[in-house]
Amino acid sequence: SACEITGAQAIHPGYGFLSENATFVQALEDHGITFIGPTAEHIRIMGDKITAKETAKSLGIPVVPGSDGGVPDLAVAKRVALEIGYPVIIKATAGGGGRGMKVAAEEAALESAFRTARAEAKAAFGNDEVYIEKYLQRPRHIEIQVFGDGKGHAVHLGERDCSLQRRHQKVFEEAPGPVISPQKRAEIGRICAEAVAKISYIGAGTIEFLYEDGEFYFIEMNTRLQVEHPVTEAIFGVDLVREQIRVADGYPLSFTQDDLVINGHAIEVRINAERLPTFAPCPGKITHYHAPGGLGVRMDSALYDGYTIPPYYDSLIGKLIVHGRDRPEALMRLKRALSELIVDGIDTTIPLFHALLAEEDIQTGNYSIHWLEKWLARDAG
Ligand code: MV4
Repeated sequence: SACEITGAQAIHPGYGFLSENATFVQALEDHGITFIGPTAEHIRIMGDKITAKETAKSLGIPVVPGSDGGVPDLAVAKRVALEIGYPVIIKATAGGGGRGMKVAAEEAALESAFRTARAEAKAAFGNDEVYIEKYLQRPRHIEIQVFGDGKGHAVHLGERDCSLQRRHQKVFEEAPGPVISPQKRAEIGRICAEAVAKISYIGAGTIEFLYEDGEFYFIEMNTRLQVEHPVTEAIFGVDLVREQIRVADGYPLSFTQDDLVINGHAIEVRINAERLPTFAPCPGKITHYHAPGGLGVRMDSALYDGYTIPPYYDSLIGKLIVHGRDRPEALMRLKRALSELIVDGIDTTIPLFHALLAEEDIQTGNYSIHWLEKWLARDAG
């Protein structure tokens, strides 16, 4: 209705709740309004984790060893677990973002994990289908940025390392990944670009992997631009939103794979309206706001003096992105920019980043998906 009233021909969904809603995209398609993003069909395929994994596998993307599709009962679960070896993880088909997962370290724990995962999936998603995978114990979260023109051409824009998460919420993201070699990047990047080209994917997409001992294992694909896309924009010098609009309007990508050369290193930290150490949401009035600036500093935020953060949404209020010639320079810029940034009147995650920057593991890039939660718990109790 808003499009009909205003005469808008296209909608850019941002990265919020409309960006991966196939029903919404279908409604736009049915009414001849352009969705600046992938087709409803591609969103649907990737929204179902089993179909996504099957599709990825059939397109040549490496996946985590596990069941072929849904696991109907405990007997099948036992057989699959025996085949792939313990520990295993049971995941909800309709899940994602970490909801509805249970780990079983050994066969004695399988029955309880299986039943709990099923019950939780049913309660949370109204769908009790689950599948089983080998549980990777200390991986990194590495995601590959892909971009398709909808006409069978696609490129990749390397990886982001988003391992630093708390309760499946990313807090610190960087590109390139501190442990990904140019060879590994080219190899997995080519696989991902070819895969999305084969399905004539249109727009921005992110293929998420767990990375352990030099191997990539597909877990999910996000059919949207992501919060952390600015680190990729920084190192490649491209505007991903511009490309989204171009391909939605039928234009080709403005770059080829060979044009995409990494320049330096970028880091994003998420400034949330949250009170440490509990991370409790902290909405309220901003009495004073001052953004950092200078070369290699990008502050994405809509804050201003006197703005009141409402309590109804998630707590992300700003993203600080820094870019340097190499990782040490990016870290130095981050430290300086964080000390310039002023958000008064509410509590934020700014002090968390000052503390993180003092850690040797952060300085050297030595972290897995478990590092942050372990560190946060280090002197509790
Ligand atoms: C896993 C895993 C270990 N092994 N799958 C969590 C969210 C969802 N996207 C996938 N997740 C995981 N899947 C296997 N086979 C560990 C996690 C996981 C995780 C992944 C990425 C970033 C942070 C994480 C924190 C806990 C668990």
